[in-house]
Amino acid sequence: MRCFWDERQRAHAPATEFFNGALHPAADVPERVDSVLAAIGAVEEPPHRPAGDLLAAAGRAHDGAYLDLLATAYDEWLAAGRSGDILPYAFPVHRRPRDLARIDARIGAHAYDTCAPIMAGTWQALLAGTDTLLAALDATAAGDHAFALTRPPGHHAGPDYMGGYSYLNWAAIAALASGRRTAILDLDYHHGNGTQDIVAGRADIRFASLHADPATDYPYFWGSADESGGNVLNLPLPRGTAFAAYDAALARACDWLAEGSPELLVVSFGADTFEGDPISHFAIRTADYAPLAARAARLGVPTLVLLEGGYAVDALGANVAAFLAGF
Ligand code: OKP
Ligand code: ZN
Repeated sequence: MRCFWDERQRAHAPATEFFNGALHPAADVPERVDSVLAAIGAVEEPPHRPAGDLLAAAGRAHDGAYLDLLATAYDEWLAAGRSGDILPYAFPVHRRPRDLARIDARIGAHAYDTCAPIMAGTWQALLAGTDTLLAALDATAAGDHAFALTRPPGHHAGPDYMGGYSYLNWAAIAALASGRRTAILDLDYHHGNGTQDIVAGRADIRFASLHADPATDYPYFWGSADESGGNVLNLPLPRGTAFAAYDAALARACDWLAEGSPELLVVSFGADTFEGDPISHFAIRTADYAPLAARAARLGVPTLVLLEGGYAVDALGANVAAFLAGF
C-alpha cells in the first residue's frame, strides 16, 4: 500500500464549528494527521502539479463558480473588514438564483451548514490535498493499492456546496478523474451526501454507503434506505451498530458494487465508526477494521483509500493502520 501526504495540507486548521446553539472547538484538528502519520510509517510526498491541472481535476466534480468562491472567499472576507474564520449564517432555501455581491451571501449560497469554516490557508491546503489525491490515484493506475491522507474530509461537499468539514469531494474527484468504471464505498459514520449528489445517475460509477440512520444523525436530509436506486445504495444502520451487523451490511454493499464490474475501488474511509469516537455512536473496534477492509479487498481491483472522518485522535492512527493492513 503506497501512502501519500503533503505537508502543505496543514494550512487548513479552523478553530471552531457551530452546532447545538454554541461554538465548539473544531473536531477536525490537524493533530489527526500526526496520529495517522505515526501509525502508518513511510509516506510519499506527491509531485506538485500546476494549479490549472488541479483545478481541471476538481472541476470534474464541482462547478466553476463554486471553485472560484473557494479560491477567493478569504480575500473577500478580509476586504469586507473581517478577521477570523468565515462561517456562513444565511442560506437561500428558496433557491431562486440571484446575483450575490456580499461575501456573507455568496458563502451562504454555497453551504448547507455552519460546520465548514474557511480560513486564510484553506484554499492552498485544498490544492495540496488534490495533489495528494491525484498521486494516489496514479498509483492505482499502475495496479497498486494506495492511501491518500486527505484532510480535511470531502464526502459532504457537493457539486456546488460545502458543509460538514468538507470543501472538495475527494472520492468524486478521484472517480471522475480516473476514467475507469468505479465503485465508491463510503464507510464513514456519516452519510456521504456530497458524493451521492455528484455521482448519482452516472452509468460508470456506483456509490454504496454504510452510515448512521439520518433519522438520528447528521447530515439528516440525505441517506435514508429509500433514497437508493440506479447507481446509489444507502444502508443506514442504528446507533450502537457493532461488527457483526456492520459486516453483514458491508457484504451486501460489496456484492452490489461487484455487479458494476468496477476497475477501481475508492473507499471513503471514516474511522468515526470507532467505539470511542467523540461525535459518533457505532461500536466498531480497532481489531475489526482489518477484517472489514479484507472484505472490501475481495472486490479484487486496485483500491484508493482516502480519509474522511475519525475524531478519537489518539486511536485514529491505529484504526487507519488496521484498515490499510486489511488490504
Ligand atoms: C464529517 B465527517 C453534531 C455536529 C455535526 C458535522 C459533522 C461532520 C462530520 N455533533 N458536525 O463525515 O466525519
Ligand atoms: Zn463522519
